[in-house]
Amino acid sequence: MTTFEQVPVFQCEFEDDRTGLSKETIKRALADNLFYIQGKVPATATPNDYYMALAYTVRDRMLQRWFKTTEVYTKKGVKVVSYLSAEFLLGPHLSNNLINLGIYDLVRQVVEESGLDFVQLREIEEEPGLGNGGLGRLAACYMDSLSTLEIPAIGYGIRYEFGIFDQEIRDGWQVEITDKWLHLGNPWEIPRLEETIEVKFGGRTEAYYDEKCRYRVRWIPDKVVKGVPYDTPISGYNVNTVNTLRLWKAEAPESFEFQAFNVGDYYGAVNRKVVSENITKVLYPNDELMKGKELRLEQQYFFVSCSLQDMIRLHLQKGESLETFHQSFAVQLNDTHPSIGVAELMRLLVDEYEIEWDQAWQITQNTFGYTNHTLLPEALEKWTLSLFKNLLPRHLQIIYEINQRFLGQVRAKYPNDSDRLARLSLIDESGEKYVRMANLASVGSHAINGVAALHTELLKRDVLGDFHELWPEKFSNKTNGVTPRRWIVVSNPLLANLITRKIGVDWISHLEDLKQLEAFIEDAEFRREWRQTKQDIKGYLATYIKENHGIEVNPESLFDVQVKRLHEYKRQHLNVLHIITLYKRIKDNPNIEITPRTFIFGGKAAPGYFMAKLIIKLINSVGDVVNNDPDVRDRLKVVFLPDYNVRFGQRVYPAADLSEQISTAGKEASGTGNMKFAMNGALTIGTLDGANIEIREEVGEENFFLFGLTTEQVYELKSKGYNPWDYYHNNPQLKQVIDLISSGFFSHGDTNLFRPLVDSLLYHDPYMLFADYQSYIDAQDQVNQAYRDQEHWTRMSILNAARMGKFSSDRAILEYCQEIWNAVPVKIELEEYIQGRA
Ligand code: 73E
Repeated sequence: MTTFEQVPVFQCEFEDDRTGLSKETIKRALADNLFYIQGKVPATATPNDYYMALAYTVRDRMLQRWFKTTEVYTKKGVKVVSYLSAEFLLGPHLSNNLINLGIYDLVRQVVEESGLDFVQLREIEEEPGLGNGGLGRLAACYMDSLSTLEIPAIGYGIRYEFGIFDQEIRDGWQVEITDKWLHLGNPWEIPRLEETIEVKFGGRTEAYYDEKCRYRVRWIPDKVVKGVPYDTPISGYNVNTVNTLRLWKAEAPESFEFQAFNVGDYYGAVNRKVVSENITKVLYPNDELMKGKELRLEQQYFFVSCSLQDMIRLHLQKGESLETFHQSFAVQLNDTHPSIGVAELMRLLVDEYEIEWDQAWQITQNTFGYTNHTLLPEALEKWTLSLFKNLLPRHLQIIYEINQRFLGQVRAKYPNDSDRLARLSLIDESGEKYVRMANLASVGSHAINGVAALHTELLKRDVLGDFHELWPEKFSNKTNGVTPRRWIVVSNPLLANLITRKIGVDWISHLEDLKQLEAFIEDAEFRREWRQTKQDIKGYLATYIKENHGIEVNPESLFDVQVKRLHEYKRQHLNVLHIITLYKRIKDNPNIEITPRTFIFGGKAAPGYFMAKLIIKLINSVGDVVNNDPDVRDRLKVVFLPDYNVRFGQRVYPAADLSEQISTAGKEASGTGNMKFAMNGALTIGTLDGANIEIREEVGEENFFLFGLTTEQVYELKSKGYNPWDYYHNNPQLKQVIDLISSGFFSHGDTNLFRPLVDSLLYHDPYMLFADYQSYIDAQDQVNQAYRDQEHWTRMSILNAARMGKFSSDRAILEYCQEIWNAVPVKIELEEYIQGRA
């Protein structure tokens, strides 16, 4: 029995009737949780009450492991990976935890034997949409792999009250709805009120001499905010490790506001409370201009300060001195969003713990690693000096000091090179002055990595070229990966079962084992089963689309899918140009033989990104025409599925035949959807961009539909002077397609509606759709041909899945552990009485 020795007055034992795995115990736990936690009896219980009871039943079964994991980490003094991310896009917890605990079938059976509808309950869960897209989802996949690999780890982030907005489509346009994901409660989190931390903002600094006559600075803030941690257990697959995801919620401290009450400023105090609590209200949608988002810097500093203070507390609790902090924690910065951590750790060490600057700097550099996720200049974070000075006056001083010392080194190495100095400086002084967060992260970290081979090369050459010249040894590539637990086992049980029947279950935590499937490639029966599996899943998706969106799609048609955030560089509109090209062919010759296709789109546009929203409108408008034209005879269907999220991803990746990865070369840092599709047996049509390049290398060029300019060709064409107009004039097919849009054919005769989009293409085309158009159409024609030979297509599909081992997040995490974090697995052993896995 677990005994809480550290609480001598309260000697208690937790009996196994709360965590047992016999059917009777689980049934009993469901009933107990319904009654004692939800306070409901069957006569009054809603489906949500049953869902909550079920969720608590599952959470209870993680608690012993969770508790034990935390205890081992504290007692053993192991090195802990601390993943700092402004986003964790977790997706639904229930199924994932059931799979990881090995009790999915058992619990499902019990729920059904109790007369409840398991699938209905599963679908009730509100997914925590605490991220925008790939970057946030990557953090979630990495948390899963860290636990599965038994690496001591903690994720730190923000508990946004409202996550990424819900998307509705009205009259073809995107409408944003607040995501009230917490409205019915969140059974997966536990608030740890007693571990609340204070964070300071604003005010001024003051120099003084301490008792030893040393020059010091103190920060007198004008606001203090409380950070309350909410912990969520992150289970590993088939292991006892349950790591913690700790998300911070901002609250106003009572004591701080109390003074205001006393002087009679009641409303002023309430107002300040509201302002403080606003910090964690809402997730910022990306792709908006970075300018002037004071609240975003507040969010970043808030969660980073809470997290670093929390780590220092844990470190000191072990009885260690701060000189060894970097031996306790390897802190990874998920992009520049948490990069203020560099200045904050310096402030904590120097101002609060009185460590000498040079030593503090050593500790800081040894602590941090920085992952860059984008080369797009508009996404590189920078903050005006005035904003910085108002919000974080002490940090600005520290940044100046770091910069001065750093530029001193640069000057010594490259004398008389003021251009280089200006580029490397933490402060951009070319116009209005800014703090450059990528530079701060690069200077303050011992390791810098990109997220795919090409991306890392471009990073080294362009965006961080000067840093690479200075410190080549800091740079490495860590190609992204995704977790096969969520992205195959949870999302595609039919395929997972087929694979397991052939090669056993080890592939789930050793994805390289999928290679063994290649041995069955000549087995016609296996190919038939593979094909049938895909067909069945496509059938489910077709039913779902019919039931939820009223659109009839043919499950025998080729499912051509592009799901990702809407952005011009991702080129959803290039996909549309292909659809219109096919439509035009049919209109010109209604009896033409074409491979029936269903085009499926999903994705959100940043609320302030007009062009992305116009692309959504275009997709829907083209869909309206194509889907209702009798000449098409249902051979083409275009569906835009609203509110694309993790849950819908789980439905759509397994059902895809063709994965659209068509960004302009050099623009998509990695992509991770590309991996999820291929693992589930979709073939890719793609450019040589991001991780597509490595996927193609792995699966073989004969099993990949390549098109488009290379990054080098893109640069070359740009520097020669790219003129989209020439392509338009010289390609009659392209001209017809563009003219059809301009003519108002898809907009009820309105020739203005899509003009901004068409004009942007004709006169600028920054993402070179016109340059890649013909090559894309040719590749799509090859897809059509290939799909007609179902035997051959199936072989390619099997080979794609079989060769995706590299893209498991387990491989990526192992590389981070060995090459950046210096972290090793720690086995979590459970007392024998705790029931094993089902
Ligand atoms: O290519 C993806 C990459 O796969 C990249 O665009 C994305 O990160 C993924 C994971 O590595 C990404 N997101 C952001 N930057 N890069 C971003 C920027 C600002 C706010 C939120 C997210």
